[in-house]
Amino acid sequence: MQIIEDSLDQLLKQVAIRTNKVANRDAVEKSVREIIANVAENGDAAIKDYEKKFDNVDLDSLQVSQAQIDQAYANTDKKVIDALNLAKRNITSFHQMEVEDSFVDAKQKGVIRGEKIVPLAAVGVYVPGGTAAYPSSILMNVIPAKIAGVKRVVMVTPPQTDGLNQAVLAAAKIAGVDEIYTVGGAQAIASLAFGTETIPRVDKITGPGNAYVATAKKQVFGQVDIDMIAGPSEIGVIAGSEAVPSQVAADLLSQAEHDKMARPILVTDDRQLADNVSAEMDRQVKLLPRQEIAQAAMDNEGFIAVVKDIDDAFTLMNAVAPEHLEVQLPDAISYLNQIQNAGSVFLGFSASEPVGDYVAGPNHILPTGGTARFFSPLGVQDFMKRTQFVSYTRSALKKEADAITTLARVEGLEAHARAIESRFDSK
Ligand code: HSO
Ligand code: ZN
Repeated sequence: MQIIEDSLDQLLKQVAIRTNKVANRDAVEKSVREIIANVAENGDAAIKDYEKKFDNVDLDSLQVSQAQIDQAYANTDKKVIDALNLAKRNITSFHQMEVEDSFVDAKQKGVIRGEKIVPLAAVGVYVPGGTAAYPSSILMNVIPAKIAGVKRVVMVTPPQTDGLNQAVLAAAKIAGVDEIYTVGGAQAIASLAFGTETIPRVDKITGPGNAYVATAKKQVFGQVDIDMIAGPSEIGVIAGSEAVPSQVAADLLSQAEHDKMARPILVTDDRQLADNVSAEMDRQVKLLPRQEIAQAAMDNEGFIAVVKDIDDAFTLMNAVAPEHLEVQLPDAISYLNQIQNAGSVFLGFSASEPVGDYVAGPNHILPTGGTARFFSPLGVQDFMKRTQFVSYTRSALKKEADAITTLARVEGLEAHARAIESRFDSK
């Protein structure tokens, strides 16, 4: 990977240039808009046409039957089932701690105020097809929704000419998915946003997908809620001279293998470590089944920055705002307060990123592309909404009536003022 050694100012400029690239999506946006309009109007018939055209599959029924799901579960290696169940336990125990409570306040005489937290009624989870159909991502999407209390979790996934991925169906069963439909791409997002004869309209759509899926999610936002728009995976590692080059390289490659545009980034204060990690990556990448993807990520997006000290490393990494951040330094936990922008943080030499992808319990659906500046990991809160409420006695209202009518009249809203005054009209 490219090694850059420069002043902090210059490095920050480089990071800004790299993260502010705007993808040109005009062509995708236009065809997605057409697909959405067609599905909204023609429902199942439009979906079947698109699935024939894009995925080369003739669909009789869009829904995957319970028998197919049970069969897939039975077909799945017991070791895989056990690992999924271990992951489920840890994801569940972690996400249960995210649950927020409603509150009621009755401190003022005659006034009750409160906030009620309610789960969304129905949620759609998109699961990509092909090699990016990750059973682990199903657990990460569905378990928080179920903990939130979502009654209807609907999964959509593109049909495959050689049949659906069995481990994906098994994971759906373990996670508690309620219904599965074989539809992919923008047409899947449209069907969840508007509903069809077969597929129910949902309140929120989550889950990663290709450019068509991401664009469709953006276009239906407002009609339904969506989670964040997932971009290619990123890993930032901050490491000093104590880190083991082969381990740092292995961790960087773990995310590089996701996507040709994935971003493996090392920031270190030790030039020797930079050189050693780079050499290790060149050696290890050749041994990977997904060598081509990982190598492309290293060439396209990856870099190693050498800074003067660890404080500068954190300043630079906060500007990158990586999806995953590994702190491979002694006493790693002591740096937590220096981290402003990162989706999920892995502290210490043994907290290798894949522990979080699979079993630790924190979510692996995380903000990418610098959006960790303002987005958070997917969580239970994403599947809940708040409704606020008040109740007033007549005498409590009387105390505040003057303030209300004054503000109403200043805004030129006479009916507002009279609504309040009607409570005190002498009849
Ligand atoms: N690292 C990916 C999630 C994943 N890794 C799924 C393996 N399977 C997203 O950040
Ligand atoms: Zn991963």
